[in-house]
Amino acid sequence: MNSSPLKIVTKFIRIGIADKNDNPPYFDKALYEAEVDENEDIQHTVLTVTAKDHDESSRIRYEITSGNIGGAFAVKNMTGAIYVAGALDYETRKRYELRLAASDNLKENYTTVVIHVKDVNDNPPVFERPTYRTQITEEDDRNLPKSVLRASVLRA
Ligand SMILES: [Ca+2]
Ligand SMILES: [Ca+2]
Ligand SMILES: [Ca+2]
Repeated sequence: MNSSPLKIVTKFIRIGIADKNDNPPYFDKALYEAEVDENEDIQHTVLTVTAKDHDESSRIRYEITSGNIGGAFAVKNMTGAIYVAGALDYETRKRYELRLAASDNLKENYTTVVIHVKDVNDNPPVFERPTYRTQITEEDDRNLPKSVLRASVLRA
């Protein structure tokens, strides 16, 4: 008989603590930064940003709410892993500033994720000197100061 009321009390307290979801999720930092090569494959994970929550029972879901121009990135809702979801091009856009939301179904919090796109040598040279031009330039190297001087004198 003595142990019965104690058990009931213990149970009640445990349930009470576990069921409460009264704290919002939060990020450790207001800004996260990462780099990604412009030619990186689709699905490649750039970085994983996780939020914390004081409530053990809170299941956090992640979402990119703004700054995701052209759908270049996506986030795995359950893990916070941000991955490449579209074509990147350093020559078009070098920097993305994503707003990442973490929600525990009741409350939300936000952080900023800046992703720098790194240049990769993915473009052919726009102008390639024909061989004969290169040869002339090399030969002219020794005479070049003289030629320039002559031209200036003539003009003056
Ligand atoms: Ca919570
Ligand atoms: Ca490019
Ligand atoms: Ca490039």
